[in-house]
Amino acid sequence: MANNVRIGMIGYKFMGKAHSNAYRSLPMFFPQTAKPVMKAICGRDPEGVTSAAEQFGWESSETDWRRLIERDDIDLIDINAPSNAHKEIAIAAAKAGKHLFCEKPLALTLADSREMLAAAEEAGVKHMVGFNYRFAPAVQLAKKLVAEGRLGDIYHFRAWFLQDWIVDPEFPLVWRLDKEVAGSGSHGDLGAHLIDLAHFLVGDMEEVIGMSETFIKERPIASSMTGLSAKGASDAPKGQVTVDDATLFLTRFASGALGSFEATRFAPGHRCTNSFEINGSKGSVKFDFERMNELQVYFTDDDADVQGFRRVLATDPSHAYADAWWPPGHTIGYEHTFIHEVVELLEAVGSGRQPSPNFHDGVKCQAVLEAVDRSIEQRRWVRVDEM
Ligand code: SOE
Repeated sequence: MANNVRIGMIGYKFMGKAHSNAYRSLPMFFPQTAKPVMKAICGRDPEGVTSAAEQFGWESSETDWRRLIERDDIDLIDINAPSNAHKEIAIAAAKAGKHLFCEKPLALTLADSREMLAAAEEAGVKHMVGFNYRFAPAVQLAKKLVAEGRLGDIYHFRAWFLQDWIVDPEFPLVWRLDKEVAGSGSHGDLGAHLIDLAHFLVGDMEEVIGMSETFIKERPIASSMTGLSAKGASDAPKGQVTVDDATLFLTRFASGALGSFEATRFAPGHRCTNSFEINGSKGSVKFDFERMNELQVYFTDDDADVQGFRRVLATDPSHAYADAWWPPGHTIGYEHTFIHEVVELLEAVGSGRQPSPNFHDGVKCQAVLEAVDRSIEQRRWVRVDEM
């Protein structure tokens, strides 16, 4: 597979940097995969986007996404602008015949995500959604153990994504705390990853019931679209936080397994604790992203005198993606989840198949997010197929 895929990318902050790094690294470590050509990066601030283009290695820059998607030297549009921009861009890009790679959560609402999927399908383009944690080799190993039946029948999936970057009440009202721009708070930002991992590892959910809270209801208004390390000014006027700070929910999977989920930005000491545990009739696995190279495994048929969880380092050539990197034991990091993600994207687009996870997975995730919201509003169990 030697063909090139010419990329135009919208957004150049946190995710823009992660995606740019992935495109740059791919040809060096995965030379068999179709090659991403970093044609143009797009952002509204001319100075910011020009300097990002230079720093990240893009051939050119644009300040209007409409101009970007009109360009006939671009095959694929990568959307990592804030969530409220996803729908319009994705639909217009699909109509222009461009393949799509969109950050999570796919859209602000389930209805919007369905429109995006319909537009992509109608245009016959390839589409991918950015659930990058699937691509940690240890997560892929968990998937393999489940798929091969090595954990037996699955009874429990319990997952928690804990962060602490807004615990300070002076932390400003950045876009991620504005429902109009972000759709939701911890739920769509962190919970979405957990929901996708649950779909990937255990399957579809049948019904959910949730609870959520916004602990700090007003915050100093931010002067610009600042990120996770923003600093607030205590004398700045305050505005309303319109998203959840924490959302928890329970689920029953179609398979009969039970699940529990916790997403919060109010867990001091937890910077990026994205964890899950799966318990089955033949064993269990535990994953913690802060130790992302490891999977803790337990098998019931181990000899009694050595039973217990053991740590498997997912850096062996037998583990997904590992043989492209370093000798066993030489670990990898956060950025590698994005590199593996774009390997999937480029392999799929290069060979004409649909990547995974794609907009179908984005819609499925959105349906669970909204089912949980409805269950919170109506204080009842909600079936996902009601959505
Ligand atoms: C911020 O909460 C954030 O960067 C999320 O937006 C990402 O999706 C997650 O991977 C890490 O935390």
